[in-house]
Amino acid sequence: MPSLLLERARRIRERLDRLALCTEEPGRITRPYGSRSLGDAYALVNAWLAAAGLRTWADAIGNLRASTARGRPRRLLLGSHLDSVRDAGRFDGPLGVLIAVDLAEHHRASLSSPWPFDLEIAGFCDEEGLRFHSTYLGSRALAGVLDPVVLAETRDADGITLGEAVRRFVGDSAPPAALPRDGLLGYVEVHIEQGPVLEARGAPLGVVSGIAGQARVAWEFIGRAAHAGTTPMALRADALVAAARWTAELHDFARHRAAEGLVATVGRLEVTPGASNVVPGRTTGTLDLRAPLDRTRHEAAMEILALGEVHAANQGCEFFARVEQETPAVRCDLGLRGRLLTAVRAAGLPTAVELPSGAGHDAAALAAAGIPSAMLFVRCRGGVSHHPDEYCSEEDIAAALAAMDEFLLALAAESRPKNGAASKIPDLAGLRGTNS
Ligand code: HGY
Ligand code: MN
Ligand code: MN
Repeated sequence: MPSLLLERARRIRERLDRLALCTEEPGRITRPYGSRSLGDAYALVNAWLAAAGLRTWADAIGNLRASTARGRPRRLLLGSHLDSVRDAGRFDGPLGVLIAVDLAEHHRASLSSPWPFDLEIAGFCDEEGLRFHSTYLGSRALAGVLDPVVLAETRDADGITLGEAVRRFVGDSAPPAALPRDGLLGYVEVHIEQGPVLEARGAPLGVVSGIAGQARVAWEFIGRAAHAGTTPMALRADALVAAARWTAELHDFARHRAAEGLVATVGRLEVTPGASNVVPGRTTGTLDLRAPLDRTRHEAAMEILALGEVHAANQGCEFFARVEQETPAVRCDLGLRGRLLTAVRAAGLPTAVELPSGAGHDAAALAAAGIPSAMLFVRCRGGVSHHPDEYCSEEDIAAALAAMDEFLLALAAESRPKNGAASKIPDLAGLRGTNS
């Protein structure tokens, strides 16, 4: 691997380590929407982007935005998210943003020459939904498809509405988040794979074929709080027993449908009143459901929620569930996928593996909104993610840089005038696959 690429990768690693210190919980990485730590992360990335000559701003939903802003007729959007889950790894999200920053720095000279397109960079503000259990807040706003009702109706654990959180984070006079579609070539996101496939196949890079759809459900079991010492077992309406049995059964339900790629997770559970000598009167929590096909997810949701009713009835409880967020399964843009595969080859790297993504990404929200989107995956050790042990090597980061250099240069080369012909903006339409 050429030393300059490794040097660039090493700098990205240093910056990842600096971003990792932007956290609400010292000693681990937790960076929710609207937090001081997200603001600190923005300040770092903003400085690197401005030093690379880009215009930077925060948009009306709170994304960090940047552009070469030369007023060119075409624009290419790069980026990923800067928020995190709780006790996160340092690569999930920031790697894609910092690779975009590096490309803007590395191609600065070309980007200020008659380069065929402006580079737009987004550091999305809320892909994980840690604070509001929403997801793709920033990317949906950039795609112009965020329903304003969400701002008033979505509340965090302290009852603060999303709209109020946005006002506190970016004020109410920031430029609109929606990115104009005219001349938009598409969106490319570099991200760690968050799975074991690339490592198993011995490939540093993968090109994503499609992104699983996902549903985020809020649920509750309502039983009856009672004295732990005096309430006979047969007379209890124990909301935790109902939730626990349901959770175990939905886990087995999904395991039996692993062949369809179904995954179901109860990631959060709260018990009320939460005293050791009181029978739990109420449990609330979350259910995360995903599958490569929407039909699989819809059918599973029906069956799993029906199971909730059964376990509630068995314990003399009531069961309620609300789908808080749903994102369809999407295909990545064929044209951009083809270009990424070609770029990996042109960089002299091992052939990229084409694979689906079980993890959700901002690219899913943009693709679902009709913006041609593609993803380049970077191998991560053991497929570990959403965990402090998340890791990808500088060698593999350098491989991603090499591929993205080739990707950008190939797009630019197509526009250079050939023997006097007028400069032609590369027509990706011909390559435009569907996002179907
Ligand atoms: O949950 C996901 O798949 C992503 O990391 N937000
Ligand atoms: Mn994540
Ligand atoms: Mn991510």
